Amino acid sequence: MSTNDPDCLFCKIIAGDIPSSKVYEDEQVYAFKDINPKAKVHVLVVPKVHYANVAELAEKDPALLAHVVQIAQKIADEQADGTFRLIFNTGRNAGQSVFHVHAHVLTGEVLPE
Ligand code: IU
Repeated sequence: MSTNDPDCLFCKIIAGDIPSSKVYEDEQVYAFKDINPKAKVHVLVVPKVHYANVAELAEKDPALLAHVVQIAQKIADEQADGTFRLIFNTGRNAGQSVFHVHAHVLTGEVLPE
């Protein structure tokens, strides 16, 4: 774990070195619109401290994981009807492509099953 990995895309986005469409920010998390949205509202909620995936986050800082869920709810309340799907792809074979933990918040429409 490190607070900033120079080779990590999401660390660079959090630092402002790569542009993003910010939705929310506090001391612990940064949230921005996914560049390839899979729903009408598709936001990524990213802890500022670099953990590789949600399992590592749950083990090292469960309170921060709970905060990520609370911010997902806040975004769904503000941008939709308060309902949301939360996805943490964990591992390459599960579809994870960026190895800095992030919650996909999908909402804004009736989602397919
Ligand atoms: P994944 O669960 O690791 O596959 O999710 C990574 C997401 O990051 C994916 O949905 C991309 O569209 C998204 N993304 C982004 O929003 N901005 C970027 O510059 C890059 C990826 I690279």
